[in-house]
Amino acid sequence: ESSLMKSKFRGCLLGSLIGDCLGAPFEGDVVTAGDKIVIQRYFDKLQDSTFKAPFKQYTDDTAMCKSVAKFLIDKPEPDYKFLAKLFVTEYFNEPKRGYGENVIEVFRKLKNTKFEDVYKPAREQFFGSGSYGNGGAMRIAPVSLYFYNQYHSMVEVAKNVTKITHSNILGINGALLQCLAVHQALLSDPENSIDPKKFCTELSTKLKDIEEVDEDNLDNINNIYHDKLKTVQKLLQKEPSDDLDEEILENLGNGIRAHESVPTAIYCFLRAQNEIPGIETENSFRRTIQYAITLGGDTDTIACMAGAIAGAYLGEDAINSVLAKHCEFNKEILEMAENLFTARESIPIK
Ligand code: F2R
Ligand code: MG
Ligand code: MG
Ligand code: MG
Repeated sequence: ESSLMKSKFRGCLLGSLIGDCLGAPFEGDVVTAGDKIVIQRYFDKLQDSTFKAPFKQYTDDTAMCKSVAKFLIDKPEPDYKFLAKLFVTEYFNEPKRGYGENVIEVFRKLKNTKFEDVYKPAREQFFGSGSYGNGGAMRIAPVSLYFYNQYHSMVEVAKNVTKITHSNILGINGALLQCLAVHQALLSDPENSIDPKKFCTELSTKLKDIEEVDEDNLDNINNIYHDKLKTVQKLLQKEPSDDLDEEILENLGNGIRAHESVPTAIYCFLRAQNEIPGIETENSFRRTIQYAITLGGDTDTIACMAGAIAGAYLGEDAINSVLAKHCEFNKEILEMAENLFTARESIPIK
């Protein structure tokens, strides 16, 4: 049991890294039918052991995920000031990792105020409404892993980790939904197939219990994720086609906003449990990220989130090691997964 769990930890963080690295060259693209063939060849090439190429570079998604993992590994009690410092140090060391346009203002303010109130700069974003970017969700996977058998701590820590940069209700609830999806995949037996309807309804039920709620509920904001999870189920019942891809983009989205990418990542994971026309592979991990990238838009982040879910479900053995070796930081991320697994043995029991 524990060796399977360790493999799932490794698979989850490696899956997240691969999605980010392989998705990054396509970020912002509008993908056409012809591009799907290009993406198929891109993956075929990367899986060919004779193919030599420079590393595919990771972006902000992985840069921030590294900090979250380190915060959990190094501190037995959550220290959010420590995490804020890690985010800021990482950013100023390597600012050109493709960070969100506005989140860098948070980093500057945190630094200039000497981390006095680690949540204040995020609350001030977008004239006080906070960010609903997917930056909270893209880096949450280590929290799902570390607290996999301490549900309440997982939820509390996921909220606080997110609020350092994202205080908008949609940004927070999006991170919570991704956290729950990784957690649910982690606890699912890879020998058994996933029931997509059950996967979605369980997510919705759990989210309802822990989400932040807006008193005014303007634009039905409190229902957005629940409605999207219903849409995911509805779309999964349809036969895959180019028309269906259009419907996915219209109804789920492929954007930088949390509510236009987290449900989409969950959809990609669930859709890839079965064959998809135009995606030639037997491997459902590869199918998940390849499919996510063919949807275009925020490809690094949607593939990163879908890859974390798929890797948590399947474990490391399901991930093609030739594909993984093309990603910068592939050895180090596995070490982090290992350290995360070991560190959790010393969590104080609450
Ligand atoms: N930033 C990118 N990709 C675009 C450019 C890449 C690079 N610069 C290049 O040239 O190649 N990718 C990365 O950003 C996403 C995560 O963003 P995060 O951390 O959530 O940042 P931010 O700045 O807080 O939010 C992102 C954008 O969302 C819109 N937005 C958010 N909240 C809003 C609000 N309350 N009102 C209005 N707009 C809001 C803004 O446009 C923000 O800039 C990932 O895709 C990562 O890969
Ligand atoms: Mg990125
Ligand atoms: Mg932000
Ligand atoms: Mg992105």
